[in-house]
Amino acid sequence: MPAVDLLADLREIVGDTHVVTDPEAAQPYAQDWTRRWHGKPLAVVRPATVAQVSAVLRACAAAGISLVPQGGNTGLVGGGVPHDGEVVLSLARLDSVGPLDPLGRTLMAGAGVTLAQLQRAARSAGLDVGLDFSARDTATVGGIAATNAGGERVMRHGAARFRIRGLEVVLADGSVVRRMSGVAKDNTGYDLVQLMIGSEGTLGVITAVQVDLIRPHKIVGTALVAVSTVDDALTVLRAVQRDFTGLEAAEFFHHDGLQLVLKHERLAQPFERPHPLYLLFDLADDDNRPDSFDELTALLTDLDCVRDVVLVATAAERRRLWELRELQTEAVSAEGVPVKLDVALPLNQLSNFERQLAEVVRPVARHAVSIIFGHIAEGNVHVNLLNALDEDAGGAVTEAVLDLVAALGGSISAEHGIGQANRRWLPLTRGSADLAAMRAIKQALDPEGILSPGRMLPDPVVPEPEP
Ligand code: 2HG
Ligand code: ZN
Repeated sequence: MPAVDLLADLREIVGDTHVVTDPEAAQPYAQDWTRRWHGKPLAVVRPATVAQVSAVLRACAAAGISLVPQGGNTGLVGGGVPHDGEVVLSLARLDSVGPLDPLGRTLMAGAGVTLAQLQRAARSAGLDVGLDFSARDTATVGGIAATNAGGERVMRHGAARFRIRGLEVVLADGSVVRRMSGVAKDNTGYDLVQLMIGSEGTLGVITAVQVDLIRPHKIVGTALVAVSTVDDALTVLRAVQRDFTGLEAAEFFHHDGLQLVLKHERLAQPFERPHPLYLLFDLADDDNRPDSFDELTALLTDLDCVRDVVLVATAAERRRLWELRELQTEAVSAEGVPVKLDVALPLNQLSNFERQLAEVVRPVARHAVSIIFGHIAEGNVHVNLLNALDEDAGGAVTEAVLDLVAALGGSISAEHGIGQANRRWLPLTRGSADLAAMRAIKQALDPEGILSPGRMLPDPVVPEPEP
């Protein structure tokens, strides 16, 4: 079927105004906000119901045109950005929130609902989502499920897959799988919900999510602790975990990242003098101790490795401290387009990684400036290398860092996913049996390869011809 016929079909399914072909209007869907990933889509299609999504998939399959599902387009690995000639399937109009079941503690949401909307709905019932990150106003629940998004609350409440109980998914042939019973125990066959979570749009299109809500704990204190090294930050963390049970989030960033945030966001210095590294954490009131705040102050004051500390209790003060961490991504982006990597290391290798990073990067990108921050409790390090993009055109910089991560026993993609960015390097930490099983699943669920091709799985290695 020629492309014009497909466009006519798509207009028939979702209405003229929701098939966008004008390049200027399609631009926000055609490029990611970091400016690293872009394509020229055949069209952007914006269905409003699951039936329309299903019909769009059938039409694309009949025309042999591949499509890429897209939520808030906040992904960082090119997983939701089109290749030239693909259809972007925007789920933004699937934006209904609810119902919320306060007894079973679940909340239904269409794929296009933002994380912030979801949080507001949960909080209005005295509950919470247990997931949070800085793109909350734009990132949508469908994308969060599709990428198994992580963020700041993972140490306490797990990544997206731990917060999702059910899904509605449209498969490549347009059929719909709906697992939304909401029952907490359900061993009925293969766990398709968990298979779809983190599949990055390659196995099906997530149209609705049933979220497993948490009972929130009140935050009693937020601390910004200045230390010298990442090992010192881990020492502080261990001491806090020894004395308290309510650690909710633990993040780290370095002096240079803080300076970038202060430069671009015009915020005040948190300390009188600079320090090499900062640990930021929230403590919740699990222990129900009336003096937690004072006890935490005493603990931090007693620790030799603590160079300085700001400890706050009010929500407004807390937000100000968190901005210093959450705005790192935007500050880096304001400075330039980075090589962006998202890795995880065993905690006992974190300082090794930081030490060796400069050594492996220098030979391939002499002028690179590395801005490092992340979620320290999971050893999740966001490596942003400025002035290194040109050298990375052939992947040399990325390869140098990911080789190091693999050698230290880490993960080459901790929470951002594989997408287009990392698929070449999947074999670094996934063996041939593992890759073959993934390919078999893809082949079974999407035999025509119309869902997000060229993402997630590496190109198969073509066998050498016999001599
Ligand atoms: C964060 O933790 C996000 O702020 C983005 O995962 C990380 O920009 C990055 O590298
Ligand atoms: Zn992160």
